[in-house]
Amino acid sequence: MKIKKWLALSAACFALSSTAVLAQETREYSVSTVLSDAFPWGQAAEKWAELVKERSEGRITLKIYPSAQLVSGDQTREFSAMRSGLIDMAVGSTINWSTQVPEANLFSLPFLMPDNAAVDAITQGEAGKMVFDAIEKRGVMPLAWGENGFREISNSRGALSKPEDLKGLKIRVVGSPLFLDTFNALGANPTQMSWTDALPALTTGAVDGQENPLAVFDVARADRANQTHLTLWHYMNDPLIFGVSQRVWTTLSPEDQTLLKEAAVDAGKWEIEKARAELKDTLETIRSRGVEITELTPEQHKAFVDATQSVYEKWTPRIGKDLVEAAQKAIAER
Ligand code: X2X
Repeated sequence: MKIKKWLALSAACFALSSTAVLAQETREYSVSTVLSDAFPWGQAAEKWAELVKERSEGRITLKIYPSAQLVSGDQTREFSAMRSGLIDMAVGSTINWSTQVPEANLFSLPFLMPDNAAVDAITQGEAGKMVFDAIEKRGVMPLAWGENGFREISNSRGALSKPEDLKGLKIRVVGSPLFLDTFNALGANPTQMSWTDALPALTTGAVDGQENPLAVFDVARADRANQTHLTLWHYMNDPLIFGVSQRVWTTLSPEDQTLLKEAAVDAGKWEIEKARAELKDTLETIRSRGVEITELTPEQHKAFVDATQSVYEKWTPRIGKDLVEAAQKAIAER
């Protein structure tokens, strides 16, 4: 009798503990993005989640929360929310993280990166490693790069082909201080607001213009928000970074860390390739909606470069002279 009871009890215990093990093994993490999967950015996060699910055989779920909803739309708080453990992971833009990571401002220096090869020379080389080290030091483990893309400027008033054309234009910029300096140097009237507020402000005419990659302009239908003129000035490119809060990272087994990292690298490569391949068609779609596209001659381009030199003087010490020089060297040698 006694033995029977013991057997029944231990069987129950075993059942209980194996459920506990299973429950422990299946985990879900929150992933923040600013843009949804209608955009390449959100697609990068979806791809990451898909690869992680597949490779962990359903053990690890990455649940994506788009539109910066985990920080109530305040995208420049995403990094600190991740650092404090409010958000587990993110696929975030260097612009939005630069308020907490000064080194991430590197990519916002106007006209630093003339083409994709320049972007890759930074992210895949020593300068990229320095940016990743800075992020890691501040409480987030960076795993891989993605891409939001080259940011082009649009407005409702007229074609922009020289700095004087920006004089007095009210331009919406992200809430990161470097952008105020760039647009003030150009004589514009920059105003900081989140992406959530940007489209309504453009629609009502509270602001005249904005700057974002072509994919964002296209999917968000900026043309319907009075953005009738678009200048392809390629003044900066904001890479995306796949990151994990250190609070989560340190709880993962080395195997799961590797799994997450490899999936992020693969998702990032996939997204960068896709985003770049779609650009030409995206531009044609925008043009077909009646948006006037302006391309700059080398002389016109140079006038913008010259007008924004003061931004380098002010921001190089903040970003780190070594980092800026490493990036410039990588670009020159690309
Ligand atoms: O707010 C923007 O402009 C956006 C969506 O591109 C970023 O989050 C940097």
